[in-house]
Amino acid sequence: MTMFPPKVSRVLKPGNSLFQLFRIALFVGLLICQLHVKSQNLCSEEDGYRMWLRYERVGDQQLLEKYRKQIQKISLNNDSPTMQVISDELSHGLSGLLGTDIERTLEVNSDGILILGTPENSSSIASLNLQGQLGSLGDEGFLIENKLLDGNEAIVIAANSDIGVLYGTFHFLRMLQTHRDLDEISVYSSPHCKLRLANHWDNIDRSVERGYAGLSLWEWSTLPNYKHPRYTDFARISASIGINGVAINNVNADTWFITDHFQEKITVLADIFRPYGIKVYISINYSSPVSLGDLNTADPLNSEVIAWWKKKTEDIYSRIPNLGGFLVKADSEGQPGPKTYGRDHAEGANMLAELLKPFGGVVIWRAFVYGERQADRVREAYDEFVPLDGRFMDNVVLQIKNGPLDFMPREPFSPLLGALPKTNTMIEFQVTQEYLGNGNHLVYKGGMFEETLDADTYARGKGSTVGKVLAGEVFDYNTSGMAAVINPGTDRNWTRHPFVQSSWYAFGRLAWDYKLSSEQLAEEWIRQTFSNDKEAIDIMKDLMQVSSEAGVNYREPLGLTHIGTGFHYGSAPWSNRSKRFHQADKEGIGYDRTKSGSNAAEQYHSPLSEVFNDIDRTPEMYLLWFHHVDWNHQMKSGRTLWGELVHKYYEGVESVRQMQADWKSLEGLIDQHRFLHVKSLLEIQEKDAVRWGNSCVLYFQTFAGKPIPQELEKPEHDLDYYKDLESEIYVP
Ligand code: BDP
Repeated sequence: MTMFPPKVSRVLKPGNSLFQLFRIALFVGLLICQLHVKSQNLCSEEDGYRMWLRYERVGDQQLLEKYRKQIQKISLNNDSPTMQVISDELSHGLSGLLGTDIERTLEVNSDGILILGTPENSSSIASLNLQGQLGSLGDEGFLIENKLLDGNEAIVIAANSDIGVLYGTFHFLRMLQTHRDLDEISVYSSPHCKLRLANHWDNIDRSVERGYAGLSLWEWSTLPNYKHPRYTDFARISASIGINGVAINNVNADTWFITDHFQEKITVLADIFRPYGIKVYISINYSSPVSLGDLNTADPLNSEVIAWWKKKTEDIYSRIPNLGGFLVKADSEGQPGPKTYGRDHAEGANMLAELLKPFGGVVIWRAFVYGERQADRVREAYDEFVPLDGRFMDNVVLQIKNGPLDFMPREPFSPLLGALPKTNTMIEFQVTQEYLGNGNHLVYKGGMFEETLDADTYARGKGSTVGKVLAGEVFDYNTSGMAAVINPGTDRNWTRHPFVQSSWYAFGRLAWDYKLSSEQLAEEWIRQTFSNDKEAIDIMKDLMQVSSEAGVNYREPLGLTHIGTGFHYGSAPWSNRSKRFHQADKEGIGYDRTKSGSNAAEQYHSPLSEVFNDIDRTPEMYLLWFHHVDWNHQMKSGRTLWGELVHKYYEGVESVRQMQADWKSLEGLIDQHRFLHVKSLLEIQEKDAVRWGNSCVLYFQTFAGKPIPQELEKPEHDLDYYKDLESEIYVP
């Protein structure tokens, strides 16, 4: 029997040169095929790179046909860099979603035209006389509506500025990606917060502080020459959820970032981001005049220091005319600041603000300050900044972490949010999972952000929620906002754990509109990132919603904090720092922040201060944050505190096991690549949850002196075993 048809086998006789040639060609061909398949696997479509901008073909045939009728032509004037970006994104998005290239037109003479623009750059939009509707939408808002133009049905995306049109475009693409109906669209949307920032804790050597997804995105050694395509994709991803500022370097700032050498590099990033409405902010080191400028002081009131910063500021703005401003961590965790020179934070910030003002720049001054002065670190930011209220210039914004301590898995909101009627304020969230399992655990933080934003500060009576404070609806701020430490990196999927993307997504959308629900955002994200299949959505959404409580429970339930190791990954309740915060002893556990203790509860407005002072009225999720509680204290469940605490740790583990089971049921409903990836990561999460929980239960048991409730399985090992594990090498 021959391998080839008769004619071919006559010519290709084994041994002859043609046969050899054929064999070589076949081998090379197979190799190429193999390599192709391999590279396809490596750069698989579903490697997470595209984030929520996947623009997959609409699978529902009926809906696809309908969309194709509704969007037959596009009318826009791409005469500015931003309009060009819009045009590119639409081509890319619509060809993916609808599977056809959409014709461009400037005439509206048939149905099915998508018209985009401002009254200035689009005669069609000008003819609609939308001034009334656009009036309240500001510089960044947009509207999307069905309109009749000369009897033709059209969908209009209009705004007062090109950037507004860009946000409208991304919203429209989101509608298509999430399979929304386009029949009666009436979207009027504008951001609640002026500043919506991604803070990167990136260092000059491309390491990322508390970053778990590879190296820094900014490839300093090839900038300014090489413009890595990731920079543009980063801008697209950010703008698509409304982020309008990027602080490019670590708050523990290296002075080098403001040298001429680095400015050239940063300028390239700023140029790439500009058409996307994104401004660059630079974290500065307060002692730069000394370390870079040969001065022997960085005193903000010293004229030479002021002259040095003035020159520096002018230099930077000559290169980056739209620089957002400076982000400053001063007098905190060893960072230099005005206090070194006997000046306070207002004097320190105002010196820079004065210099940035002519350029429209702002100083974002961090409120994350603490030293050894006070016994209770949780009090410090409030005690430091409340007396300064009213002293900051109007282009200074105080950036306050969501909780008064750090980015613990759960904290009550910082009482500073609601205590500064005369100081522009923004919040700082953390997307990167510093205390929640780094890049290994699945913890959707949308619910946590929502919990903080919905918390009532009572600053101007009931209903003065944190969200409203940040939107400038409680106090009359001229600038306010939200920032998140996101810390994406060079990992192909940007965030290592694919679900860290979901917290990034939720943050951006909430910064735009704090009223959105975390549940809705989870669904939006799933639809765009994984699937529009109802079953898959339901499973994934449930799993995401329980994930944050699970993360809190196996790590720091009932208001415990700082139980972690020095790396902030595992649990180490026996460490000195942990002991300082949990204060476990024979009588009980928890930090007394009532009148009998540090009285941090007094920093909240009434009635919260009274509620937090009262052990019976304090919500149990904050119980050990505010009270040192007897091990026998009766909890709402009917258990003692000890019983409840142990149950919480076990609940955390059980939730992770449930998440594992739910995830397994997704097999076949989502792509195999990410299915297997997350499945493996959940195995790590389960193992960690058991270990972290057991470490705490066994350690706290040495104080409580009580047995682990009968119904719960006993830890596999003893306390010493878990203590020994702490010395394992930590691999981020
Ligand atoms: C802590 C981090 C530390 C940061 C600090 C900050 O562990 O790496 O430098 O916050 O926010 O949570 O400045």
